[in-house]
Amino acid sequence: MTIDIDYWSDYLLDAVANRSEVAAITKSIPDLTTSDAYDIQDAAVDKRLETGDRIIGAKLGLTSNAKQKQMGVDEPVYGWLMESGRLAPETPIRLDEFIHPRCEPEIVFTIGEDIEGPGISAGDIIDATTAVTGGIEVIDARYERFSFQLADTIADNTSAARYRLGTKRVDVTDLDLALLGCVFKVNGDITATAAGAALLGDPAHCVAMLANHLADRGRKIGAGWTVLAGALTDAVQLAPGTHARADYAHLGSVELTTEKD
Ligand code: OOG
Ligand code: MG
Repeated sequence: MTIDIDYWSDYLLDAVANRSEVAAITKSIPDLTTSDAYDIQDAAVDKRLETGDRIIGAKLGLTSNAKQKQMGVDEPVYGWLMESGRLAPETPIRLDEFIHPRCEPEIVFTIGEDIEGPGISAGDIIDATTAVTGGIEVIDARYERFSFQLADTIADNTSAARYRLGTKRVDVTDLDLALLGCVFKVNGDITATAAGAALLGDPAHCVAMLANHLADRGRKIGAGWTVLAGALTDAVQLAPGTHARADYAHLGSVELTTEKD
């Protein structure tokens, strides 16, 4: 079946622009393949580039064992990180810019050189990493009830919306990424705790999977990219006046607040 890539990429971009949820694409195309879904994702990003946005890196999603079990999948998803999604330090976010946003803690890699798969290992990623930082990602699936199949979220750029990066940049050789602890607090309550190993055993392994995935699509990780390795814990829904805070071992804290009204 031929998929109308142009139509479905506009469908999702319009949902973002109108802050209105839409039916999952798989409701219309139950057998949407992941390959078609990445084509829709790429087409939507190309349209964003035409409006002056810029790709600053990539993100992984569904890299924690918990999230994969929840979705019944055994592979991560990959999306683009756009310059327009970067949150300035400290400014509260406005909920009316989103549909039903959630936030989640992320380990963030800064990559110093091009990495071209296939065959990339976690060690190759460590060798190419210039810094590791903590982060918080705001995700906002454009689909009704935040409910979707794997191919839907791929088409939807894996729910990417915004991200805030911590200011403490640490040399990767000073870290044991699998043991890197994170305490996630919302409004002062601990909602979850995790270590880096929550991400398929090793966050660097996840970034290696990204490089190998990109190779399948004729692309590579670029020098200077920022890469989010995937949520360490379940995402938490944002409400007016939410204060979320991710405290990381070695990487400091990253905070996010929402406007009260
Ligand atoms: C898909 C992407 C989630 C992550 O870090 O797992 C994601 C979703 O659950 O909306 O960004
Ligand atoms: Mg994420």
